[in-house]
Amino acid sequence: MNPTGDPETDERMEQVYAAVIDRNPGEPEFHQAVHEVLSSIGPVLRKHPELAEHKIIERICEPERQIIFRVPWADDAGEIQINRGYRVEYNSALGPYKGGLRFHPSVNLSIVKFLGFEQTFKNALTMMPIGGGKGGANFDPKGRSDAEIMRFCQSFMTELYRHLGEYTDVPAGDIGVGTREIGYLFGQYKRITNRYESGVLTGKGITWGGALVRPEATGYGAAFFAQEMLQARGDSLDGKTCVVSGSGNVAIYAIEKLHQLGGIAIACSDSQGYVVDETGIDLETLKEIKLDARGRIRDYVERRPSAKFVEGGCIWDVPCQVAAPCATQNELDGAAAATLVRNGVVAVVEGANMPATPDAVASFLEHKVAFGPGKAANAGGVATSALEMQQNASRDSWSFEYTEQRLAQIMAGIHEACYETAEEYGSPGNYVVGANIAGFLRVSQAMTALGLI
Ligand code: NDP
Ligand code: 2IT
Repeated sequence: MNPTGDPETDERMEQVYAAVIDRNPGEPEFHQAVHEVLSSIGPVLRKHPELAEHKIIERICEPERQIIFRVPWADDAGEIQINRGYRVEYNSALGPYKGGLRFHPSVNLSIVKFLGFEQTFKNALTMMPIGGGKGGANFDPKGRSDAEIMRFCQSFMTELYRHLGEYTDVPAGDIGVGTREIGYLFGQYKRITNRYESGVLTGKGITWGGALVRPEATGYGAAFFAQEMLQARGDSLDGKTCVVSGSGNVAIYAIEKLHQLGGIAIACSDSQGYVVDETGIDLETLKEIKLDARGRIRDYVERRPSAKFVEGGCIWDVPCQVAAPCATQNELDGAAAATLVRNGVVAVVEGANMPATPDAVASFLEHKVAFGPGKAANAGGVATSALEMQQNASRDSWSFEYTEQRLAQIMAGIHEACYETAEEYGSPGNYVVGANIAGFLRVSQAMTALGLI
């Protein structure tokens, strides 16, 4: 924990953190996310001692509700499969629990809790009326047929539906969950409840209650945030070489917007390796491979022979000025950060949740790299989910242009809040401190106003 200069505050934070570790054994990702926020908010406690009195931090470190359930389903061969489903309803001080569902074999309680914790502050930063939650399953969609995905989603929702509602808990997508999965989940919710409750899930298809720009929103938002950070330094994305990890929903649209804003994304990846295309990643090819064919990134070089595929390896070895980790947590470690710094990176924007390890973040901050933490930089996705909820509630649908303009405004607002809060609390240019304090203040003020909840 960073010392605040006040031994009493420091001791209190250490005690809270020790209690979190004690109460949540074997949950390293959750510990990591909590540690990062606690390390930032010391100055807030000194300014607002009433927050300590109300035990706001202790309460924020404890999710409101954690649901774990069995998901039985039959595969195409008729064999019965069992997965574990989760929904952590983390904090509802600002609105219904809101956050994605992740289907990936690595999903466990620690990962879902860290994501729910992050989501709570991220959602606060959007200034929209949404609390924080996250869920998912240790289900591996890779290699599964469409019918298997449908049966899994139906079984998952058969338990989850009782915990959801447009005013209660509103899931969306995350790793392994996109429009197809949201469709099967929504269909099962509708069937069980006999309600066409559009606002219960976001990321829906455009013909059945979805919002334009939601698919693009996280990646676009991250690119907007990179642009804002550079502009604040009198710089721009124009002509900058960018490297984007991942090649899923967030990565694809981050690349698209980086290109539109003048950057040149030359590399992207999946869990098997990365491609480098010095002339700039061809988006049409990338979308055909990843969105239409659900293929692997190595297929890119078959269609673009000038590009090269590196099996395994570390995408952060590719020299760039802007790095956008858009795959998964802890994918960019201290060694990778040192390489990026050595190669002259000027901005790092987290499209994924917690992709940079603590030592990587420390290295970027030490070297004055503009560093946009996930809870600020990737908030465009959930913010546009809240715009989808608004459209559903008013039975309206907005144009692409109008919705994108709202997204750009929201990202500019988040950037400004982080920038100004960092300055106010004595850490100018440090968006980690700015995002953590601004998000924490909004959640804790609501929690105080609502009484002992
Ligand atoms: P997708 O499932 O669409 O894509 C995920 C990408 O990351 C794939 O290329 C995948 O490769 C790669 N990846 C996933 N896990 C690993 C791993 N363990 N090691 C290496 N590569 C991995 O997910 P999204 O694009 O939606 O999500 C990416 C990140 O963005 C996540 O951290 C998510 O939490 C975050 N995020 C998503 C939002 C959204 O709206 N979707 C909103 C805000 C944040 P492979 O196919 O080989 O597994
Ligand atoms: O991490 C995230 O912000 C998401 N996966 C999106 C959540 C949402 O509710 O749109």
